Amino acid sequence: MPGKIVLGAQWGDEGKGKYIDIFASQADVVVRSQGGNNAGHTVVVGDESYKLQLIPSGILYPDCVNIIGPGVVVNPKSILGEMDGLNARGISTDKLYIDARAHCILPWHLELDALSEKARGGDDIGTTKKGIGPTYMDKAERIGVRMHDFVDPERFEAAMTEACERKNKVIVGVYGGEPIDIKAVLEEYKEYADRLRSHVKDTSVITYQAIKDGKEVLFEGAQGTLLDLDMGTYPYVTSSHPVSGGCCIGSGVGPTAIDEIVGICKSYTTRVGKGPFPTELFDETGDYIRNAGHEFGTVTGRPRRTGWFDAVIARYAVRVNGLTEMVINKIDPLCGLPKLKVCVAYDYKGQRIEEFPANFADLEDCKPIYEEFDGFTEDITGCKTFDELPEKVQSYIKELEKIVGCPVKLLGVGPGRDQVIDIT
Ligand code: 2SA
Ligand code: GDP
Ligand code: MG
Repeated sequence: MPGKIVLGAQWGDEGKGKYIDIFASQADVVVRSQGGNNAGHTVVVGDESYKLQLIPSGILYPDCVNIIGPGVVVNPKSILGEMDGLNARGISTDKLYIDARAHCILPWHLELDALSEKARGGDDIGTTKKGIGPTYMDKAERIGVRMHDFVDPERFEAAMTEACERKNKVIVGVYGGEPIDIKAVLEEYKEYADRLRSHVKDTSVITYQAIKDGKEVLFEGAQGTLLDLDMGTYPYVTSSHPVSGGCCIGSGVGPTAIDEIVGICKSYTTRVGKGPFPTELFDETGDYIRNAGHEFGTVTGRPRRTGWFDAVIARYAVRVNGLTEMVINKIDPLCGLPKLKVCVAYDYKGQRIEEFPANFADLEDCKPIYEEFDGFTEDITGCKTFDELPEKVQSYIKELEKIVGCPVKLLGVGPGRDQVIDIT
């Protein structure tokens, strides 16, 4: 630190939660800058397990300030549910601040997410149906309801009514759906606005001041590099910017605030939803990894697609995020596999390519070129140092580091906070 970004270097679910929690325990301020409650991670502290979706992980540390930045989309109902859940377990949410510029996810966004996915038929994106895309659409169209309007008693009713009427035209006119009853929404959401009002601030002032004062500021990534709206596998992406550049836009501070950018990878690859995935496994090995790694979504419970580690993707993540270091997480689920494969390049119509293609249609024609390594059978979940790891694991990690070309600083050998090996 002082300004440190932790982000997903693959398609999300790399196990960011564990590292964010480790770094949050040393942070003065934790900032979320993109996405919404389509994110989700489980943080285990002692015997307690917390499922967080929108609220930054610093909430578990009483002195930490937690910020939901201007680039985040906020579902008022869902964040209050999360706050209530934490409060009921004795965790204070007094130091949680939501940016006045953040856009609200409202009932029509959820409805439109579902209707638009349905209308795409078999060509759907496989969204989390949390209303993320429709909310960012309204933001880009400059018709969204921002937090400052939502909590302003003078503006609330007009802003909500105007937005709802506009969207009802789409719901009914385009999709033939049922219009949303604005009266019921106003009644329900007025209480949410009252409860959230004291949390709404210009958070970029707080973040900037913390950086200026030399405080430790952690920017907590959600989703992953390949789900970025521009740099991901478009159109099978989310509607925000999970790459490092998105942290500055979405928190309202400039790039000079950032000193370290940590990319989290798994020792294999997963993705949820649709879209190309060159190293995907459709065989028993894929099932083995899914079960050993418990690869089922924390938000939707969907089984995740699984495949080998893809170094083309990892190198791409190093480049587009400017990673200063990498974490290789979840090495333990590979235990028991006789051989470990790493995709080092793609065969694209007979030609070897090293760079990740810009067009997803080209990616569908990319066949992985693998290097093979010996597997391991020892239980590594209790290893505390690099030297304690079996030689085969050590050489696998060293090879990965060379192939990817970025220093690996931490290794994950189990879900616990203490199951992390520091190899710096
Ligand atoms: P959406 O709902 O519009 O953002 O969906 C668009 C695509 O983005 C994918 N997506 C995700 N994929 C993996 N993890 C996600 N979030 C978690 C996280 C969730 C979790 O950040 O760790 O742990 O369960 C996430 N969010 C969106 C989605 O599948 C669509 O392909
Ligand atoms: P995130 O979305 O990137 O934070 O990741 P998720 O929370 O969706 O998924 C990570 C899951 O893997 C969680 O259930 C973690 O407890 C678990 N996990 C994290 N690191 C490790 C690890 O090194 N080994 C194993 N076996 N599980 C891990
Ligand atoms: Mg996740």
